[in-house]
Amino acid sequence: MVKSRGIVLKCVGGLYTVRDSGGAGDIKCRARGLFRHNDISPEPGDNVLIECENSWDSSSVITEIVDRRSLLIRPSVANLDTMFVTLSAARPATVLQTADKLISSLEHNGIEPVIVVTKSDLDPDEADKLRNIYLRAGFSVFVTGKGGRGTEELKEYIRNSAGNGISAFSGASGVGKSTVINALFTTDILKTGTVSERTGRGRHTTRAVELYPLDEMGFPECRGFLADTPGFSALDFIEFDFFEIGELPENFREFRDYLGTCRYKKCTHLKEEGCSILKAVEDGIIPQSRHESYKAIYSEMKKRKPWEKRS
Ligand SMILES: Nc1nc2c(ncn2[C@@H]2O[C@H](COP(=O)(O)OP(=O)(O)OP(=O)(O)O)[C@@H](O)[C@H]2O)c(=O)[nH]1
Ligand SMILES: [Mg+2]
Ligand SMILES: [Zn+2]
Repeated sequence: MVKSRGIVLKCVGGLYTVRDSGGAGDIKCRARGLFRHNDISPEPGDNVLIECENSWDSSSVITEIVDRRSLLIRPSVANLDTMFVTLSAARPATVLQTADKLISSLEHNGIEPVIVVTKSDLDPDEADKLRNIYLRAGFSVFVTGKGGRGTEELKEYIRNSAGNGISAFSGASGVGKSTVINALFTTDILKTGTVSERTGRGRHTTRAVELYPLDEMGFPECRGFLADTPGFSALDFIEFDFFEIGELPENFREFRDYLGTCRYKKCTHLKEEGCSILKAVEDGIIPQSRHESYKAIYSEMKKRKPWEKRS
């Protein structure tokens, strides 16, 4: 019996590709049946134990998932450290509320959201607007566009701040995730496509999550991984380990300094007198759109029925 440990790079039709941490390369595996019964299955980004009768071959199986820190569902990626939240300055139009919902979920799960604004060549003003909102809110923001704009800055960020962890690009279909990743890597590995007139989705829509080892993609000094993910439409929004409504304010990072300073202890920061967050919005410190998103997510969470809430 041979045993080892590795990280899941991708899963297609129940066949997993696991990068062996002992240096045995990429191993194709199935997952042991017990995962199906336990309602949990290995996902890209998971650290797993693998076993095989002889040498690594088609009978290799994943026997255990080790220490999963977090799991993003649809697209499924485990143990993310950084999420590049990709927003288009042109088509498909960015829905800020959707972006902020994703961002607040990332904050809650300890995943660093980094904002990437694409298609600045098509609408420089919109790109500027998006950049300013998220810079003011306290995020790292990169603006990309035709001709390789922003690529060097993004590479620098990956080397310095995301080189040894797991990162992924996420955003609506057709925003340009695969295009940005291709520009970052030395090899053009990802298919990209025009945005379909009819559906507004990308035509070469990325179908599955795949982790790429950075050291093979032009970042020799990095030991981490970067993933492309299938884009979401405004409707099939990301499922995530959601939080309680009381935790919502702290998942807006630019609110944090003000929490506990409102007139009322139980301030919801929606419309109360003496609310320091509302004051900061009025003073132009907190971006108006972020507070709009906060209000929308708040009322959505408020309406959620008890049985829809996670324990
Ligand atoms: N003008 C311009 N077009 C861009 C830019 N980035 C991407 N595009 C185009 O937008 C279309 C969609 O890009 P993709 O990279 O396939 O988008 P995606 O986010 O990977 O889409 P999905 O895989 O469907 O989620 C392609 O036609 C790209 O050439 C940009 O910065 N400027
Ligand atoms: Mg894609
Ligand atoms: Zn308040």
